Amino acid sequence: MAIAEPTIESPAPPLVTRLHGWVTTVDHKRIGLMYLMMSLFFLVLGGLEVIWIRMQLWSANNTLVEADTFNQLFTMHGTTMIFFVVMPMIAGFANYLIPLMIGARDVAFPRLNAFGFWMSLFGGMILYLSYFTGEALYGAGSAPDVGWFAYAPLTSPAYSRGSSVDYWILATLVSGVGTLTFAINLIATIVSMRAPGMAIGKLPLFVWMMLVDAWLIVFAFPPFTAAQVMLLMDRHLGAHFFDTQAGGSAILWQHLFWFFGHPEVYIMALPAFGIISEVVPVFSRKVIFGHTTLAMSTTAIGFISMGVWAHHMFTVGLNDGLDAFFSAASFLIAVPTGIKIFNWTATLYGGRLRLHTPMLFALGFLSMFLIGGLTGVMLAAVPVDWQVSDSYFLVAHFHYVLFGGSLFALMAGLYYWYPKATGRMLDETWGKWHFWLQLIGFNLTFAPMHISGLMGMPRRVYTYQAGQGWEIWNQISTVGGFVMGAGFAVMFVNLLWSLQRGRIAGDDPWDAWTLEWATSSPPASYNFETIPIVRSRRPLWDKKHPEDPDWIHE
Ligand code: HEM
Ligand SMILES: [Cu+2]
Repeated sequence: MAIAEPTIESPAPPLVTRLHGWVTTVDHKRIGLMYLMMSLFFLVLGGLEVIWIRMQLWSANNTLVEADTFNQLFTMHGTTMIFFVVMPMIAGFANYLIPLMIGARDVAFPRLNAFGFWMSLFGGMILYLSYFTGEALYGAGSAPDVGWFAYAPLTSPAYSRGSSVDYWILATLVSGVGTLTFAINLIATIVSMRAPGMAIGKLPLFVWMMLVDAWLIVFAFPPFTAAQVMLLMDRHLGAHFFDTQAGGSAILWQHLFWFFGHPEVYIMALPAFGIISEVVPVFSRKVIFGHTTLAMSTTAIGFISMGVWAHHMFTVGLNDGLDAFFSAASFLIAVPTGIKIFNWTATLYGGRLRLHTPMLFALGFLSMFLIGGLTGVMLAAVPVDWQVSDSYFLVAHFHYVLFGGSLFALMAGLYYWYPKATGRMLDETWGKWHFWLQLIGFNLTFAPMHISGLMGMPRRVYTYQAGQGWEIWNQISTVGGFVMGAGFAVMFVNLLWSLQRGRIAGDDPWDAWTLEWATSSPPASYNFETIPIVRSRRPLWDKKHPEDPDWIHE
């Protein structure tokens, strides 16, 4: 006699138990999702800060916020966006996807992985604690106000009394340790845990680019960490590393910072390139054009990007030889980047394009990043940089790279992989609203900054005199900021609404070719029942088309 299966599902465990499960998890997927939630949370904070900035700059001689507050706002905005929005979003995607894409059951060091996440989150919390402690307790907000690159001697005790700069140092230091453990873990995972048959040349491009990315983190973050410790010693232990009055060097800080800071730009860009390299072929219904060239140009970018840092220091007055070297190296890096743009365009060419939201964001990335890249080449020319350094032209340039580039690609990734993680599709109509609001708002905000910058408006000024022709461009920027804000609001509604109501996705809603789509959505905690065997770069294509598998042609 058969024993009846229990038909009633066991009730969901209480909230505390479920929260406990998340807090103590070492599952790469949950850690990935926590990184993503953290990123979205800080996106709201970084966005709110910039609304105040844009409202203050709406008109000449405006007095909405004071100069001190303004300094805190742009410092917190820049630091938040880079360290606590883009970086955790990258770590989130990498954590969630890479074990799935290489056919592994988890990362190499799951506990280290959890450690890295909590360090990143604590870093963000330390940054924002600055608002609630020290001087802030009796009224004056004491958030750091030294800019995201915190130049010496601004950070010395003489110019930054109180503890706000220490919060900035500790926030980036602690989250930096988290990022470093993340990178080491990722390298170990990709090197040692690939499914049988997945030779290094068969890695999905997102995985390959994240591998290069992780190496960049390993080389770029420790000097930054060291510089932060030196700064702490200057501030608290009477050291004089950056104190020119006592034989130290302010320029030393700039070198240490940008030796990290420039590779950091590529650390934020390579994952975006990786996402685009996955999305563009799937939505063009074609094999990616030039897989090997794309991989090799990434490696080239990795190497060259370690040798261009002083292009952030052309106005310091190093010397002509150094300026020429760093200018040439910066021009050089445009070559492998251009190769990539060529390859993606060649993949689109002749493809059967499907213009779903992930693809729209990918196309947005291609065009916006191209603009940012071109102004970057302009800035690499020393005389041009002398003219527009520290002006709004520069603010326009790096937002086209970081926002139009990285963030647009990350949005493409969000729409592409959300079905895998939740089992439900994001709504397409809202997705398109989000895309168009963001694209239009983005260009309204940042394109005019090229003009105000060329007209002489410096960055980081809290107000300006009337009658210089800057008003109209600032007003367009401010309107654009709100349009973009509306776009993000639509995104948040979509993310939440679709969680309950979205169309059921199934395992493989986009008819894609990489291994993450071979398992259920969301995947079981062990990812794969049996570890897949790989013979080509598109293992899922081989499975779906046994009559014409890729490995015959590769
Ligand atoms: C939500 C849309 C955004 C708007 C409207 C915006 C606007 C601005 C403005 C007006 C400034 C200049 C402040 C000043 O110099 O006086 C600024 C600075 C900055 N932004 Fe954004 N931004 C946005 C998103 C982002 C994103 C996504 C990133 C990075 C991924 C980013 C990174 C930075 C950085 C690094 C600075 C420099 C801060 C400093 O000077 O220390 N921003 N932003
Ligand atoms: Cu740079």
